[in-house]
Amino acid sequence: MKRLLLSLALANLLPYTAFAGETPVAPNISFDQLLSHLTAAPAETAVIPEPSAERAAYSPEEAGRYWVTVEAADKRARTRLLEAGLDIVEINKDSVSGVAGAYTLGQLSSKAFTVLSKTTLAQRAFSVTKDFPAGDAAYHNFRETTDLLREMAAKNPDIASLFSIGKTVEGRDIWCLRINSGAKGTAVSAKPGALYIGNHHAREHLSNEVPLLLAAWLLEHRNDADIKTYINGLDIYIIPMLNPDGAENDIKTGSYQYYRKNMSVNADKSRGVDLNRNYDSWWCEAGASNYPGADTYCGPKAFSEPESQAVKKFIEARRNLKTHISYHSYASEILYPWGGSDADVPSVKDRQVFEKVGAEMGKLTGYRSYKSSEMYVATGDSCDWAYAAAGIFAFTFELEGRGFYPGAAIITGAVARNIKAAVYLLSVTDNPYKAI
Ligand code: 0X9
Ligand code: ZN
Repeated sequence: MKRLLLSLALANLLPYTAFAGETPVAPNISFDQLLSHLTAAPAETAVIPEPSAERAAYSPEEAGRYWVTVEAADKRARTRLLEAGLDIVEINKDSVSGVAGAYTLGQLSSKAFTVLSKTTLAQRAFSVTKDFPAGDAAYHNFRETTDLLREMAAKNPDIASLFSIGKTVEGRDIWCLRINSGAKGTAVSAKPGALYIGNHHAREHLSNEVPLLLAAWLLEHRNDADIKTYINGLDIYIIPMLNPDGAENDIKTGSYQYYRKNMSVNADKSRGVDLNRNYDSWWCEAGASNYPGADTYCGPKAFSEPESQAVKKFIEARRNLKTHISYHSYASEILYPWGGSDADVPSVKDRQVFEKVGAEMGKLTGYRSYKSSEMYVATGDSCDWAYAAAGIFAFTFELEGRGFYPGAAIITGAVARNIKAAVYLLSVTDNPYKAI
C-alpha cells in the first residue's frame, strides 16, 4: 500500500505556499501569519510509513537495495519511475521516495531522472524517524526542513539557490540556502558574506527554526528597501541544520532523547562527537572531554567529523565571509570570542566590533552579550575557529527558553526577535568596522 505524504503540515505553515492537489497556489499568507500558525495550529503530524525498516536487522535479500529520493514533479513522472522499477513509498510535492534494487538504480542513473539522495536500506533501518512529539509538531524535522528549503529556492530562483555543503556521518545532506542576486550555488562571489548556522547540537531544535524561518522571512521581504539592498549587495548563506543525524536521533522515538552530539561511532562503540568541541581552536585543551562517551567529547582529532569538516571547507572556500551567527540554545545570550581562552582577542578594534555589534544585537533580542569564555572556557568552538582562521566576526547565540524543549509556543517570539538581530548583522556585513 503506497502512502501519500503531501506535506500537509508544511502547507499550513508556509507563508507563500498552499497546495491544491498538485498546483501551487500564489502566496496569500503573510510571514506574521506564518508565525501565528506555528503556535496556533496543531499541525498535522507527518505520516511516516511504519517501515519494515524499524526491524533490527535486514535479511540478506535486502542487501544491495536502496532507499532513494528522486525528482518527480507530477504523476507522469511518477508513472515513469514505476516503470523504471521504483517501489514508490512516499510522494512529496516535487519528489518521491522508495525502494530500488540494482536494476532500478541502473535505470535511475540515466539522464531522464534526478536522484536526490540514496541510502542503503540497512542504513535507513537505523535512521527512520518518527517525529517531534505532537505538541511540538510545528518544529521542522530533517525532511520538513529539506522540503521547505527546496520550496524557498524554487519560488525565488533569481536570488536563492540550495546546495549541500557535504554529507553527515549517516549520509544526510547538510543543506545551505544561499541568497545572492548574482551568484548561485557554489559559484564564487566577491560580495561581503554573512553566514548563519543552526543545530550544531542535536537537541537544540529551536536553533534550526530560527535560521530556517529567517531564510523564509528574508525571501518574503525581498522587496523591502533595506532587505533588497542587502540581497543585492551581500552574499548570504543559511545552513539551518548542521547536525541532522543528531536532530533526527533526538526525536526518533517520538519523545525527546536529550541527545547533543553527532552520530559518529566512536572507537569504544559509543556514539557521537560534540561538534562544538571539534574545531581546530585550541582543540580539546579545556572544557572538552577525551572520553568518547561524554557529551562534550572532542573527537579523536580536530575536524575528525564530516559535519565540522564541511563547515571548514565551506568557510575556507569563501574568503568573502565577514559575519556569522552560530545558533544554539538556551540562555538568551550572545557570545563572542574568545571562548577557548580567558584572553581578549588581540586586536583592540576587533574587540570593539565584537562588543558593539554584540551589544546592538543584544538590544534587539533582549539577550545579554558578553565574551564567550566568561560563560565557561571551552575549546574547539566553531566561532573561535571562524574568527581565528578567517577573521569572521562570529557570534554564538544561545537562544531563549527554559530548557532544550521549550515547546512550540516559543518559536514565534524567538524568530521575530532574532530576525531583527540577524538583519542588523546584515547591515554591518559590508564593513563591520563601521559599527564602531
Ligand atoms: O557549550 C557549548 O558548546 C555552547 N553551549 S550549549 O549549551 N549550546 O552547548 C556554548 C558555546 C560557547 N563557547 C564557549 N564558551 N567556548
Ligand atoms: Zn549548543
